[in-house]
Amino acid sequence: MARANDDAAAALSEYAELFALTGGDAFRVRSYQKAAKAIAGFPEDISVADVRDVPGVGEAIAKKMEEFLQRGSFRQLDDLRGRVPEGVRRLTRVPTLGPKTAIMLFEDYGIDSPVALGEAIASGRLDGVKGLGPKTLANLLKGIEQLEQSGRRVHIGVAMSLAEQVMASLKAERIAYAGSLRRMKDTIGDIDILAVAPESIMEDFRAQPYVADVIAAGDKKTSIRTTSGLQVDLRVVPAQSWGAAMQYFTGSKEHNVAIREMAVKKGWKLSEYGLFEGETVIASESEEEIYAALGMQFVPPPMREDGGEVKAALRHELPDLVQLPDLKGDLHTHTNLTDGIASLADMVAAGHARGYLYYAITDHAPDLAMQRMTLDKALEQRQQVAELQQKYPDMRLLHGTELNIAPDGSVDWPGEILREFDVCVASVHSHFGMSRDEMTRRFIAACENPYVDIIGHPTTRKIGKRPQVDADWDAVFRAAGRTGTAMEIDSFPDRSDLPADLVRLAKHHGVKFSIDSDSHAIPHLANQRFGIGIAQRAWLTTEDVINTWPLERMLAFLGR
Ligand code: DGT
Ligand code: CA
Ligand code: CA
Ligand code: ZN
Repeated sequence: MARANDDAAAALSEYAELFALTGGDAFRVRSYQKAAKAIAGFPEDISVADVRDVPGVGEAIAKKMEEFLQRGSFRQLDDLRGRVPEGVRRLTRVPTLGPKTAIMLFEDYGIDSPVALGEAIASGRLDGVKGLGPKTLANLLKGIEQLEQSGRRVHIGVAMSLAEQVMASLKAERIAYAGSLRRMKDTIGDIDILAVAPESIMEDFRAQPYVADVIAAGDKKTSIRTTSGLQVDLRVVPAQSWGAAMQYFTGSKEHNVAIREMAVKKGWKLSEYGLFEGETVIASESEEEIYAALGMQFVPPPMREDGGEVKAALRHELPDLVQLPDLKGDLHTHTNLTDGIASLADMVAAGHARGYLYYAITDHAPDLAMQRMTLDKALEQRQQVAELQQKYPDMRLLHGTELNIAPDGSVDWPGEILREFDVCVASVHSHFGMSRDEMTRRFIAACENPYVDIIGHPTTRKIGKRPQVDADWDAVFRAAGRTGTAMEIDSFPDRSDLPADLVRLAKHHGVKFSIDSDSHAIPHLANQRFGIGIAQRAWLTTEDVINTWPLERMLAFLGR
């Protein structure tokens, strides 16, 4: 459900950004950012609960948030919005472009948008400008390109919560989302919702508070743009065509083309209204009936990409896909000892409430200097974990760490310390721009470390913000397969990392996977459904996913 938390946190983040742009004190910037993160991750809705209960929210921030809850903004935010030109703010959306440079480009060169910046770089107008070497300019161009590509699509986390909000806001006999969202793609172009409902639903839809623009209004289909910029298509379909409509509008187009050909071969016709022989309906009410009539297994939506699933379904050879309830634990989570916002005890309790049989705490390691981690703190936490374990006889707590893979492939601690952890995740958190060869060697060295169990969020991408690092993934996955190092499927929706195409490649090299939430707050634990979506798009079964395995088998894989 849409909570006030997300909007309030976004406003506070914007305030932090504007505050930094106008030369505000770095310490306060960080405290705003931390509070915004805490609000977004707070389990209760702050329009109901007291925002002062959120960790890191003091009186001054609480006042701002209360004003925001009343009128959708606060005075200090309005002030800063007025002071920082829109052009400068547009520029800072370019990855790698900091606020100081943005202000310089705007004031000295009149550049007021990513497009204008791209043109200025291409025309050579910025050559020789102090602080903007050829490498920096090349990186900026890359950033602009990435911004344009990601411009219209959003990650699945944003789309899913909006779809759920829309469905909850409308009264219908039946309502569901289709399209790329149902196929669990990691980015979504627009949301497609189908409903069995009276035509008056269209009027209700257009009147919803999340509607910014009505793009097209009809009896059967209405398209709107929401205040967040994302488009939603609502279609009303006849109850008896529900299955055919879901099949058609779930797509993908390529999958549908392949299915329709099969129908044609039998002398039938398949449309969004049903499967027909002449005027006679063969199947239409459910997708299951349609696939069955075509002599196929039901194809789970994440597989519907014309990637071999049609042939496999005809032979009744579809794999038994891994499902959310198969997950027996989470092997990558944080607490407020580093950059999480919930305590160890609260995170573990929330993991237990999900029914897990094992749960790993993997706070950051010392080389990520910002987190101020030390060996002493890690050992003290290990003691706390051991004590907490007594409270949970039916869930095994694992004390782990998330290591940093240095440019040379080494990690934070030597073997004699690493081997005392129950599980070691190792991730790249810096030096993203290394060459393909160097990056490949870096990952292979990490896989070859006998204590590294899992490579965390391997490509390090952030959808819309940071591209994948460049590596020879065939070579990396070969090393992972050989050394028995699992690759992570990081379920955080803006990461979605590994992406499904690389998961498929890795599986081909015999790699096993760990589907992890990388939680920094309690609500993040539920992101596992997105990781499952990636795994399903890559055709994974429980054999491929180590954290679906019973405890003993999983521990044997970790080799502890
Ligand atoms: P997106 O929105 O870019 O993330 O991707 P989709 O797959 O949701 O694409 P969208 O919204 O254009 O259409 C939703 C589904 O409806 C699509 O997957 C298949 C079906 N569909 C839409 N238009 C056509 C069409 O012209 N031909 C066929 N065969 N199918 C279509
Ligand atoms: Ca769509
Ligand atoms: Ca659409
Ligand atoms: Zn990480």
